Amino acid sequence: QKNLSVFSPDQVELAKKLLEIGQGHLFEDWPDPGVEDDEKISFIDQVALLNLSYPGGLTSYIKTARGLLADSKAGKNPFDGFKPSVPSGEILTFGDDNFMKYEETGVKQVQNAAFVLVAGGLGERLGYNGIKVALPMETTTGTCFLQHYIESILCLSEASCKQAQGECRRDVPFVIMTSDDTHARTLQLLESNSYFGMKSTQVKLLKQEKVACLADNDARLALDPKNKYRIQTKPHGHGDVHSLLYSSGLLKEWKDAGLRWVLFFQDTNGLLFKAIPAALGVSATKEYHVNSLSVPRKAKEAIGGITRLTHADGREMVINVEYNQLDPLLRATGHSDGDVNCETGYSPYPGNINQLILELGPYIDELSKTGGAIKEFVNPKYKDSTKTEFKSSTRLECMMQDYPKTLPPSARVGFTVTDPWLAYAPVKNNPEDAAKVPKGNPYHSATSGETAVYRSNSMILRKAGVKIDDPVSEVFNGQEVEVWPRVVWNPKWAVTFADVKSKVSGSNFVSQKSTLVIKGSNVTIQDLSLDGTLVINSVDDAEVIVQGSVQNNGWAIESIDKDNTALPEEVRIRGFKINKREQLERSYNEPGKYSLNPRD
Ligand code: UGB
Repeated sequence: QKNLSVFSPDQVELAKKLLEIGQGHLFEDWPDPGVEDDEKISFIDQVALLNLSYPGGLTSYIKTARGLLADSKAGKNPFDGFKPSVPSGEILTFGDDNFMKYEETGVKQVQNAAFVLVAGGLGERLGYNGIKVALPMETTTGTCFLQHYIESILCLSEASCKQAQGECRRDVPFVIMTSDDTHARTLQLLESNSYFGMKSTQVKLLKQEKVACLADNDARLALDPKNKYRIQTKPHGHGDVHSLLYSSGLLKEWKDAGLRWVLFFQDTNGLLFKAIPAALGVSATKEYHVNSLSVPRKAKEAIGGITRLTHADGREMVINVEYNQLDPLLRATGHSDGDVNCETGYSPYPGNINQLILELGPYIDELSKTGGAIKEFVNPKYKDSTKTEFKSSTRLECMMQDYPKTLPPSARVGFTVTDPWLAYAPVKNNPEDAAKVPKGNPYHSATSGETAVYRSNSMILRKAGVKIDDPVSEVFNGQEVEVWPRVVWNPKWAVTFADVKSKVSGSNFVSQKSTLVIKGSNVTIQDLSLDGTLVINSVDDAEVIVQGSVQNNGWAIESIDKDNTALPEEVRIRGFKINKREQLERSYNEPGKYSLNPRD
């Protein structure tokens, strides 16, 4: 008590609160007043931050933690009384009439949307030291994820404005959730690249704070073993995005500006924007309050499964069940085989890819009740079966996809499934872990993330009528992948399948060894035969028709040794590099009409 004299009245209140909620141990080793007062003040400053950045403050955090720790000790199953079943959702087939209808509807809605990227995770599993959004999405052009995301948003909003025939009113807002681990580097990446063409005022960074660690089942806060004036902290999870959006006032600002949708996405998925317009079209058409974009999921794949949960007391929800919980839940409810593929070759439970589309109005209504708090969980590692002590401190965690858990039954919660090759190829696993993934399941590595971009682009061109050679199978970093022609275009060329179709005509062919890079908006591929590398750069006012036969040694995709430290980390985690041997590159920097004739 004597020690409190060094604090301001507010700080005293906070210290008293800590005592009231059973945290007296934090002060036990404090020396007399006058000794280490600065350290004591910095301690209470940290407590103030922890208190402020959690909905309901530390009192609420400790209370929730005690409840969850007691449940965990008692071995209580979070799904007790719930039966899983396969939910029904909108299943899209890329390029068919239904898809095109939704895509068109979705593009119209983009100008009413705000985009939110959760990028607070450091990617320890990937074994990469930088921020993940700075990683090249593919190494043919070297475009990083963040650049691709921003350009996609800009081009989609431009397409949306065009559809609105001049009545477009606003710059689509883009929020990035960062953490202490990623904030400075994300800002630096944006600033050193002029925000990749977006106005800096359009981009907002919201930094999530870590939460206090818990030392025991009584939820006593854990002190740093090396510093008695510092509470240990750990990340709370991507679920923080909801409380941050709410407390920042952005949601209200967006609502006042007439926005209708908030789209959430993750840091390393190079395919995502191919399915965003159609998924947004589904949201608008079906008036979904929550729409979760998903992909067919291989049994035991390390992504959650979208599941209908029905409780004996009548409660029902469609929600993500994490992959480590799905198998035990199925086994405990009469599905003795657990998480297995069905006759389609996939699990009947669609895979959660954490691409959520929320309708802003109902979202604000819900957050006004909860303050943005998301149902949390705790995952203590106990020393032994008595479950009385932890191996190391634990903390509460939350996931953004758990948002629907507090919604009333009247909420319209749906999901949209796309083709397996279209929308999801994350970069999460390091080469060693990826190589251990069961055969046939996606690797979720830098190797598979990049090759999936080429596959998806090649498949899209095929659907648009281009004859594309079949891929060959190759092994990089111990992972067998399909190598398709390296087809890459920037979002200016196409952000929808309708765009692609309008820019491809006649009879075109691309061989497997080829690379096709299109950087320009007004480029038409017409009667092109490509066996080698062709790179087209053009300014917006240059109308370019690409035709004729291009043949050269091209760019080869070559295996490298992942342990060769002379190579940059972002190359080693792929297991291959692009050897740029020979290419035809044309740049059209002035307005005008051009036709590419390879013999010129
Ligand atoms: N992230 C944050 O912004 N803050 C954090 O505190 C933590 C993460 P992971 P995870 O779609 O592939 C999720 O670690 O959580 C960001 C789903 O739960 O890559 O293991 C981070 O920067 C799972 O159901 O994923 O698994 C990244 O952008 C499945 O859908 C994002 O959150 C899986 O993602 C995800 O973080 C998937």
